[in-house]
Amino acid sequence: MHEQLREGFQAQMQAEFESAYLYLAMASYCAHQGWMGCAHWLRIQWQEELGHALKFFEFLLDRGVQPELRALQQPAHAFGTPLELFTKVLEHEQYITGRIHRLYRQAIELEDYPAQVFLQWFVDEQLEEESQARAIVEQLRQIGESPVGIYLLDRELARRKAEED
Ligand code: OFO
Repeated sequence: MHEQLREGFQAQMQAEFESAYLYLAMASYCAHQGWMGCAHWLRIQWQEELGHALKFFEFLLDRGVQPELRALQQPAHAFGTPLELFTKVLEHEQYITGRIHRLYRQAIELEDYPAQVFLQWFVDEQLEEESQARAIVEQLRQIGESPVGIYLLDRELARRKAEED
């Protein structure tokens, strides 16, 4: 694997672990606020991010590279209202999408075909993750300050199921 891409993959594995860590911190905050549905949704997101990190881990091994586990950035402790929190989720996913697209561009430039195929899954996944977060932000905007609205959305988020893959 080209050195530049190898470093990009190592850094992205770390970013995925940091995403997991961020969502678990958000889950902890929500549970403490009594927003149990939000907490549940974020815990599933945490698991998904761990899955993403492990995909990078396995891919590096398959390419003969030893995955390097680096220190993770400490996430925030408080995240504001549900609207503020989910806006941060959306912004974080947009940030990750930017990173994935840069990696994909690099894989094309360096003519690394397995990396391109691997990253294609993440391109699709990011589209889905952004769309899910955007839908929740939109609902929360419509709900505004209504405690009943937030209660009902929280109940809906409690129904999120873990994905198979
Ligand atoms: Fe949220 O998709 Fe990975 O980071």
